[in-house]
Amino acid sequence: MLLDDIREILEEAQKSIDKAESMEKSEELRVKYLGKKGELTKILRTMGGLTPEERKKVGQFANEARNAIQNRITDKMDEFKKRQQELKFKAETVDVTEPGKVHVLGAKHPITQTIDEMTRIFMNMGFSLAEGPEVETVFMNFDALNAGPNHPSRDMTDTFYITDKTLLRTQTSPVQARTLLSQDPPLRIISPGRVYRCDTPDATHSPVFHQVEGLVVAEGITMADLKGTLSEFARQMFGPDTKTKFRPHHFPFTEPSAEVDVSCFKCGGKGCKVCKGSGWIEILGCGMVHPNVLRIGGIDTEKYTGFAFGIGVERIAMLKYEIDDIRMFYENDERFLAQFR
Ligand code: 2NL
Repeated sequence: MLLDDIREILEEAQKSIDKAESMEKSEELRVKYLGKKGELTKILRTMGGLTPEERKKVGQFANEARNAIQNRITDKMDEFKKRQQELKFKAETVDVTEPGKVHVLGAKHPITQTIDEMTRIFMNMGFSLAEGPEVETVFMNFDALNAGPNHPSRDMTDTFYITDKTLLRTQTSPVQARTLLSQDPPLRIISPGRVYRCDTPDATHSPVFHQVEGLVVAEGITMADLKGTLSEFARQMFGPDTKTKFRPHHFPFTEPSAEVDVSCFKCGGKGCKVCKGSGWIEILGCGMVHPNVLRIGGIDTEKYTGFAFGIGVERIAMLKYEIDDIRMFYENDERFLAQFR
């Protein structure tokens, strides 16, 4: 009987649809039962020998079966879609209670911090900032600073020459020599910057390091101005009780010249590791600007005098932060740099 065949197909279809475990499988079953070459279609093709009445009955039942199968499949498909949607939502869920990502803040390099601090102190005293090229002329770096043709600092083994007329500056003084040539007194400038010397790196030497130099030229400037300015700098840099000691020294660009020691900011002068037991720490070189330097700069030496000084930044930073190897500054070791936040 056709009706029984249809019923059988319907039951079989429902069972396999219920068991289907994917969209693909459900689609496969739809084709199998309802498609053009499907099982239900095949049966309906055999209705030729039936009476109109029987045909109506079989047709009606076949349609009901077709609808029932289609609905089952649609329900199943909806179920799959819903489950997929749920999985997608679950995967996309943002847990707003989760702690945020920690952004580690960087910090200024200790050398930059030290330069900034020194620059701030001098600018508060009325100094202006002067900057110049790191590739300099031999003239500005040596001749203009009274380092004559045979001065030992010119030696090939101490200086990075680029040509016989150009070099990497060995101090920031050439910046000041340029200022002397381009501006009229009164002058009060500092020139912080990077300088180069042909040294083999070790715990206290680096071929690249930093200096803050200063220059004051005006009418009536004396050694008292030099001592007052640098003592005040020392007090602001190392603490209000800091004492200073000016020891005679020699530089080609100043006369007289001196080196300045400060009482140890760690032990107050009793003697410790930082001051190597002496109670004093050397921090800079200075002097009254040599008349030859003023003359080359086009300054009237009858009318004007001046003082100048040079401070090694790495040395100050090493003392301040108790760093015993200059190379730490240039290795960019995160563990070292993170200590200066
Ligand atoms: C040191 C010594 C010094 C100067 C630098 C200077 C510049 C001009 C004229 C005269 Cl344009 N002098 N600079 C003077 C004395 C000492 O540096 O030991 N630096 C680390």
